[in-house]
Amino acid sequence: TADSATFGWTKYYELEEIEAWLDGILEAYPSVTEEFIVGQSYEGRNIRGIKISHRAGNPVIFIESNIHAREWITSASATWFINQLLTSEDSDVRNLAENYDWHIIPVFNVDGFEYSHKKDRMWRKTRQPHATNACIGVDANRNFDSHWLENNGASSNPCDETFAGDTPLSEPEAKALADYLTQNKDQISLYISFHSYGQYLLSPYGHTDTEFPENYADILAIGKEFADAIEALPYGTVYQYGSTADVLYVATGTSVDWVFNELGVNIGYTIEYRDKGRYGFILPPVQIIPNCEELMVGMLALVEKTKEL
Ligand code: ING
Ligand code: ZN
Repeated sequence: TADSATFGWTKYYELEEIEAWLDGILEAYPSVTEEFIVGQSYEGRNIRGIKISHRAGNPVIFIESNIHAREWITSASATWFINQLLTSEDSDVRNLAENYDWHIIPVFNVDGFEYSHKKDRMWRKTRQPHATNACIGVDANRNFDSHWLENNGASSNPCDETFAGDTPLSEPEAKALADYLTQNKDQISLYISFHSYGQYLLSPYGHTDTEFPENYADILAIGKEFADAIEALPYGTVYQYGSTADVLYVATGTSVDWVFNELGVNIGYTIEYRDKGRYGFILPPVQIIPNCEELMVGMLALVEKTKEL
């Protein structure tokens, strides 16, 4: 099994293994970690998160990962990042770990993730059946209550990959997260959603490419630091940054837009990890650690620049 000693980030793990690893971490670092449960999935699984806190009163950085089932690099990166926050002896990483509280959900779409391992590697959505259509699941990242189903940023067809659901927050997972975040919104200084693939740092808005947030210049300046830090590593990986609708495509009802538009959190990003399409969602395991190294330098730069502005 994958306890905290044997987890090596040289392969992708199943939900059960990730949860066992998380249990080991909670047991090994009881004074600085705490579990939180966002709620339950459609199939009744707990959606689990970990809080890492080294002192009272820190601003919170909230990370939601693997909302899309097939994006396995996201939970691999989240667990690696948790491990670094707890074990790294690098002074920059120690400062990052200790000057913020971290609330991290390694696998948000638990039902879909399990299904992507057991039945269909390319599954994206949740697993709740539709009332009248045989197609299953909703794109949880189109199900939040912000510009829901506007501007062709999602689909009303239950068989589509970007099906927004019949109503906002129709999915128990999205509802649980929205409730949890609403209760804890005052603490959250930065919200980050992990996705793959394409190598982008995306910011609001997703719902329109003709309007931009009031602090967009700051958001871009932070994005540039993130991308420059990653490109400076020996891998030379290039990330593009900018608003979701401008750089990628119009997408409505996303978690980051909801947190930004409705909850009032000032900065929210989506990270789209490696690669640019050669392997796409099936990123080879040898790329897990390089991808994670890019995440760490990117996060260090992002947080540093955010603090300056
Ligand atoms: N891409 C994201 C998607 O949900 C995205 C892009 C993320 C758009 C966040 C808006 C907000 O379609 C992938 N690959 O899932
Ligand atoms: Zn995604």
